[in-house]
Amino acid sequence: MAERKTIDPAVIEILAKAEAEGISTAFKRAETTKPCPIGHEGNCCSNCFMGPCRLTGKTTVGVCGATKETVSARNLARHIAAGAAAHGDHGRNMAFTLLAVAQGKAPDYKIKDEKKLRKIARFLNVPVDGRTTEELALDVGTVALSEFGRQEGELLYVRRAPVKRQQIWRQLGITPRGVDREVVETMHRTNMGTDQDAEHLMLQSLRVALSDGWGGSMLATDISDALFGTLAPVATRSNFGILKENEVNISVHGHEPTLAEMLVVAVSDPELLDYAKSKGAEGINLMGMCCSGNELLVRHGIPIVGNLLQTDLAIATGAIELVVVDYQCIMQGLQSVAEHFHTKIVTTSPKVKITGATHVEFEDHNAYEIAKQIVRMAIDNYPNRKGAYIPDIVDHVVAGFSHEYIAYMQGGTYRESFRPLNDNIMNGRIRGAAGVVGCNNPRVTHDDPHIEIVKELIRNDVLVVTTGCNAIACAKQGLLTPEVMDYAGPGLREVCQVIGIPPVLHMGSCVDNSRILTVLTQCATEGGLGEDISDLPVAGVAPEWMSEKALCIGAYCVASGVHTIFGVGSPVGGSQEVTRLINEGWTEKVGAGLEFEPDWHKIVEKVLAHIDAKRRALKLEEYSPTRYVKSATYSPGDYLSFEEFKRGSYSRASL
Ligand code: NFS
Repeated sequence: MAERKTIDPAVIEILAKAEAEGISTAFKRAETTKPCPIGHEGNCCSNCFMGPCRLTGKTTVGVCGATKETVSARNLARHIAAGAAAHGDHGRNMAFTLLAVAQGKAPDYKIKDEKKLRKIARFLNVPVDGRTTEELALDVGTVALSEFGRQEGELLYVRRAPVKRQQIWRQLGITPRGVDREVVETMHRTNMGTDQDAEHLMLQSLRVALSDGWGGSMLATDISDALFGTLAPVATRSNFGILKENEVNISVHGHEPTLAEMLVVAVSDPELLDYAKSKGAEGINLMGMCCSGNELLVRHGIPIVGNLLQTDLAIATGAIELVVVDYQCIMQGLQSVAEHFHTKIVTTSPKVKITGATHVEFEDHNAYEIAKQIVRMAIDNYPNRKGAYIPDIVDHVVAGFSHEYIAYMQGGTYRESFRPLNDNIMNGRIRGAAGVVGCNNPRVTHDDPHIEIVKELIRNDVLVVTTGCNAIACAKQGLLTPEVMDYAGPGLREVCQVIGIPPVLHMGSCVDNSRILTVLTQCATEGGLGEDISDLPVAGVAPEWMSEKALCIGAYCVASGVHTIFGVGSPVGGSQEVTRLINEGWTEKVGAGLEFEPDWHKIVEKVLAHIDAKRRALKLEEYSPTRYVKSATYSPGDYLSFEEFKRGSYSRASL
């Protein structure tokens, strides 16, 4: 457990309240539940019942003879496959919804972004000309679904990667076939007595990860955009202060945008607003948590209450009437916190039930009625609220940068391009770019590595793109606002001010890391920065990772050519060979490696060193931190300083 629990003042307040009231939180449990030192390093094999075998001390092989290398590689491969399965299943659900819309079986939804649908259709070889939206949606949905069950050949989206990258994958035999096939094969190969060569297992890990990045996740992102709208910047707010004392508070938690989209409509339904008033509430306040929260935030500007480690604490405010969940990252402890208050947890996915929670199963064909039923449940619960405490802490956010918008903001509708970004990387105003993403983990100080790494990178003129729980951390620290530039280096600041964007771009939920792959492809093919993603001066970072999905994202970023560094600790630390295979070994094979580095200062050093090495390999001018000090004419006095910003934003009254 980290010495300091969090850097977030709102979390400090509610954590103290929870502790005083004897409520068990993830922070508390992390103190009392030490990680198993053997499993922590990947040295425990529980894949058969001759064990579990703990490879520690003098025991260097399991009962079957499996070595540390094999056990470690198998464990990592299974984690990555589980991450791919989670994202893949999410993508599949989106394809089912699209099909239902096309068939008229989900009357409450319509295709919001036809242009995006046409774009997806082209990638999936679906004829576009002269076809109605419904015809297109039917074919896109059908082909998308068949990508999950594809048995042979290559995922169609693979062709979206730079040509050189595709060749590397083909030469290594790691081009993904079908999303499901790669997950199943990884589970098979890691079954007792099957694939026993660590290097071979690690290659399959890249393949299954690619089936997520260029398959499940990319389809999830694309279809969500077609159904619910492609992202463009929105302004909104974050943190516990968005809860409202006199309104019915409903929080959406999980990952799918489908039901959440209906809730957005339901909370403005005059009939429900009247019903809320009849119960003494002034209105209905909808907000999000984690990635469902990100989906709502980037598409509708719905405020976000917090990231993973705030999900139980938000309930501990006592101010939430109902938390509606679907799947993934929903800590089981939420239900026990809810039982201290009047809060109702409602599960909605046929895949997820939580003991003690209420289940209201979501169905596409009856979406709005179900959303209204859930809102009514929350309203009915409002009179039961007692003794709530809401910290007066709110932050401003500008979020919602799709790759489409990033191209648009660099030239408008008729001249959209990545040229300005590439030029500014080439001339050194922007030193490079980093994707800083991923979870919270109570083994480190909540939000601290996220924020320190992002601040250091932008100070060094590295443009940061973010998703998931890192994006929420940045939101709460004012790093997602164009007004706050005092952390950005002069070159980056100038570029951001000219375009009018924050130095940290929030691109959505974790499946939306696939947007980053598209941005990188566009940079690589625009010209001037090599011809493959692995040529670009970029890196990936997951400072506070905990989820198997994060490992899968890390692996597909690496397979796509992005050197990636994870914080917290290594799940393969017990095997030097696997540690070598995924870093130096993968660098030889795919031009990028995966490292685990608990010290965030060292992560920053490594990212900057990597970016500079890539700049040198491209024969770009040496980066200089002072070259653009003069041309960035807006001096620190001309924009809102971070301190001024925080002073203004730390009060609900000011918003
Ligand atoms: Ni990502 Fe979303 Fe957060 Fe980690 Fe969980 S919410 S999909 S896995 S914890 S970033």
